[in-house]
Amino acid sequence: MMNHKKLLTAFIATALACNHLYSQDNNFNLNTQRSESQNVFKIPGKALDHRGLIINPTPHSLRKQEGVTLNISGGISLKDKKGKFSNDLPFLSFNKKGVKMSIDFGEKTAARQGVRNISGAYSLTIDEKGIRIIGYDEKGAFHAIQTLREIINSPVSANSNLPCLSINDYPDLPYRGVVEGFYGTPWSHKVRLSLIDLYGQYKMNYYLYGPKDDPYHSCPNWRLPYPEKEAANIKELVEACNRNRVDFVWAIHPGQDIRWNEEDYKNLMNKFNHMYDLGVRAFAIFFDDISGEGTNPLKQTEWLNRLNKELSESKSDISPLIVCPTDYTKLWANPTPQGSLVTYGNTLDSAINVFWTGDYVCSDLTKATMNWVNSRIKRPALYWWNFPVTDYARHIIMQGPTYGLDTTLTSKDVCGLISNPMEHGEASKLALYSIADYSWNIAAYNPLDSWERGLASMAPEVREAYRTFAIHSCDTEKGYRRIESWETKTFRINNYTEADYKALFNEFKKIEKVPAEMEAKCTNKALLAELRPWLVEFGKLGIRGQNALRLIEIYKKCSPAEFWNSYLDFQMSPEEIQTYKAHRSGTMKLQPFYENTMYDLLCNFYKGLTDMQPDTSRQAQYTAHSVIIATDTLKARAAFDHNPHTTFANNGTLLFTLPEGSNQCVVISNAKSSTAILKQLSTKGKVLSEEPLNTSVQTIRLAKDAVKIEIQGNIILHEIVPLQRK
Ligand code: LOG
Repeated sequence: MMNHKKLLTAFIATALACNHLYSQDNNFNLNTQRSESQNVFKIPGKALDHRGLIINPTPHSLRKQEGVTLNISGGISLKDKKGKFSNDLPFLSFNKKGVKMSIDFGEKTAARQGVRNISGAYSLTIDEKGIRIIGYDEKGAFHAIQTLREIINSPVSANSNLPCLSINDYPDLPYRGVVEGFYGTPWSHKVRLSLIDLYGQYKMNYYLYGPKDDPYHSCPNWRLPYPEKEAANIKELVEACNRNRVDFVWAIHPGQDIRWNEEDYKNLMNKFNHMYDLGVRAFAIFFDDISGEGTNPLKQTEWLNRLNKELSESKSDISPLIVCPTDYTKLWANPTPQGSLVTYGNTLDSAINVFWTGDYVCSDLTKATMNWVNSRIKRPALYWWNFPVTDYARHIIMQGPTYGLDTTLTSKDVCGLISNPMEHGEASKLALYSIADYSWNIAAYNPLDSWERGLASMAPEVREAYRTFAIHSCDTEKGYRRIESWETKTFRINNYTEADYKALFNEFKKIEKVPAEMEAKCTNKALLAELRPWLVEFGKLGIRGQNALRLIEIYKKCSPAEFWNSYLDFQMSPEEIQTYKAHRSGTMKLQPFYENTMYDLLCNFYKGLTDMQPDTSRQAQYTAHSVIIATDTLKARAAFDHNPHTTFANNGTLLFTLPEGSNQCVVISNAKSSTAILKQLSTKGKVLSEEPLNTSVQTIRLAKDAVKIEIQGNIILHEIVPLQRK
């Protein structure tokens, strides 16, 4: 299903005259493919002491009456004036004689209380008289209930003693939420339901349904109604959204094979009507990642306007359409007045919101990028943030802080922030916690603090272990770069202190323990299931790191043969390399530390044996055990290539010609665990000496007339290093 996208990005990369499309190993070179900025900045913000009161998203105004509390252990006597919230308070116990609590909403009541004239705004007061909630609208009152839940769950409210306070709060951005818009396995129904609850809890109000690999959203079946089971599920999602005061937006992705004729117009309308019958009241059309006819901006806007008009005329309860244009990023948007964005600006109904992903496909939300697009589309764009999506780097699970969002923006710059998460829905919640935080209260957004709070709320019972995993599982390597392992100091072997060594050893030890700790204590089994393959690899990385550190000591203290044996033990096996490739953590610092240490020690080891060094250009392509199993010539080449990572198995007789002038050679092998005989031969084939190979690093003194050596037996050879006559 990635084909169109790959074609498109490849085309663009070529058009931009990028010099190379593919890396040598035939993987996509995401760096040149996608052009994301490779700068990794420091994470803004710092962890704060919240004195036991944790509310996410951060409220705009909170005044606490120090030292005064309201005890609700006797239950709550509720006055739900509009009768809308009886199902929204499962965290309270009720008692007619209990503490008084009132919930109301409406423009006039809200205005009297100083609540802002904004959908979603509210005030919440807790004092000796009880609890009072006033929303600007129903959504506002619902948000206030979420704030109350956060207060009750905060440590400060231990023993049901709530702090007395008053909060006046409102969202900065009208649209806050999620687009299920990634390539890959769409979320399961269960995960979707659980995420919708999370949106409700953290005051997000938008969920756009548009998984690229749902065939009824995109090609080939966008024209067809959903089969019964899928239709029933969509209905349930709409109901879950309604319960959480979230707008469910169903998106269609018809552009790849759309024909601009009446038949397809009807097909679109019929599909929308089918979705309307399932309860959907808001629609989006995505024209991203397509080629051909469908990209025509004049046709796109003409149809959007017509659909928008006809839908709102035939149905009174429908929201304006939302569109993702084909030019959704500055990377390939035509900037000129002839470009599609200017066409949108000139022709598209002003009620229709337009998505924008920024300067790149995955990029920071900045004032500059918003000015650029807004001046063309003549409205504040809706930001489609490709974070924490990993469909372009599926070996990564992004658990780092949420940053790269300008904290001076207002709804005049950007009308909403919609995150495109990972196909791992549970593991995306950490980022969504912070995305909700930012889009509610932009100026107060503190990325590092939000991340720390997020970790504690996602998995309080294993906060430390989850944090250890998360801090080393942030970066994408080549896509949207994210800082990682910022609390860990790694080093090269010629430049470290004992304290550095110890601290790093302890960190790797801690890492080794993370998987077992998570397995034993994490109560969110769905999260655990998503993280598991990465946790397993993470644990192995912990062991690998400790071994690399041990090897530094072994090199200093032990014989070459002992060093070499440990080196081989600590190398990654081909299987380990494969499994790590699929589920990588620690890519920014930890794995490079391991690889550099192994490499540096190897260089020193070689230097100690000979005056030669391994070919340094190989370092970047570090792969252990590339096994050479070809002709004798290749084997011989491998034996003399100064790269002990290449190995070959000898099950018989091998003959090598020695370079002229050699008087010694060092054989590096696994001879300790297998048997072989090494013979020295003269030009005429006369055996000049015969000796067993029985240590893994063996120096052989060559007879004066020796020109060849022959090895007989079962042995894995890494290298034969000839030494020159002095
Ligand atoms: C797709 C999106 C995908 C994302 C990240 C948009 C508007 N469309 O390059 O489906 O998840 O990149 O790979 C995209 O971003 N296109």
